[in-house]
Amino acid sequence: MPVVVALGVAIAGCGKGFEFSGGGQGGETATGGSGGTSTSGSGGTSTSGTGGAGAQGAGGSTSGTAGAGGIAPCRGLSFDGSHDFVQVPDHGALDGMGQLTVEAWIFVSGTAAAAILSHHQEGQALGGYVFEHKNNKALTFRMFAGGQSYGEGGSVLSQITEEIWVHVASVFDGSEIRLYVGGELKDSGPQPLPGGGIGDYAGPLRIGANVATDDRYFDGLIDEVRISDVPRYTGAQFNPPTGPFLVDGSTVALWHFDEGEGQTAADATGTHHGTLGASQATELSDPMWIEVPCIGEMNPG
Ligand SMILES: [Ca+2]
Ligand SMILES: [Ca+2]
Repeated sequence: MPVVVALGVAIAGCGKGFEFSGGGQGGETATGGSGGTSTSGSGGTSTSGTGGAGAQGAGGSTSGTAGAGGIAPCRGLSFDGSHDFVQVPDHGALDGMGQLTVEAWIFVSGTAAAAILSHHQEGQALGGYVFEHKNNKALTFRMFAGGQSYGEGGSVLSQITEEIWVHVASVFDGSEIRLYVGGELKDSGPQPLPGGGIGDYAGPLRIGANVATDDRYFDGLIDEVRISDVPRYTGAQFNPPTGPFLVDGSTVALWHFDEGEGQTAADATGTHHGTLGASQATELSDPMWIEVPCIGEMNPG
């Protein structure tokens, strides 16, 4: 069973992100960046190096507690870049909408192109949408309808330039796609959809991998993923959220990734619960529960 792994932490950027390397499934050893070494057994002990100001605020005192059975207040999922994903069953509410916001907090460790969230079909391009970053970490968002692909991104303006936790959002307001990194508009363009809505895709949704091509595995950390059927953000700049999202009338799905153990990533709306990896079994495709900075502590700057 995946367990929470306490990470050695090291300050990155302005000190509100932390580096991470290593990982693997529960029971393996994760090596923190320059901050120290964390080990985790199956429900066993956990140790932490002196990472300085830690994920949960000054002092980093919470590092090293979770593996011994304690529950850290803020958790997320680590994806290994080669196998891992969270899978959510298809549901009529996950596409077909005429407006959409997909957003998450991410920490990109790998350089290869990878999907943050995918619920789409390539090729015939009948339906769905995919939120990815390219090899240069440029964000892209594509929607599919009527056999066509509609997308924005890929320019250097969209680049995620620092390896820190960052809020990323793709917004479709019915006539325009906007891409935001850290609350700043990085790219936008008119993209009217035929028929006014995103086409239906009958397959599952995956977080951390491209479901259409079964590749582009995300290498890094993901937390607080939300899909909304409204354009949450407008204009050139907004302040990234400073706390966990709450479910409202426009929330299609919201995964806090706060479970810290087990095979289920619950949807706060109660409908679109995800499974770690391909099944409820412990397997290679399971991402790993980890302690992460709490929302608000992640916000760079
Ligand atoms: Ca979380
Ligand atoms: Ca599994």
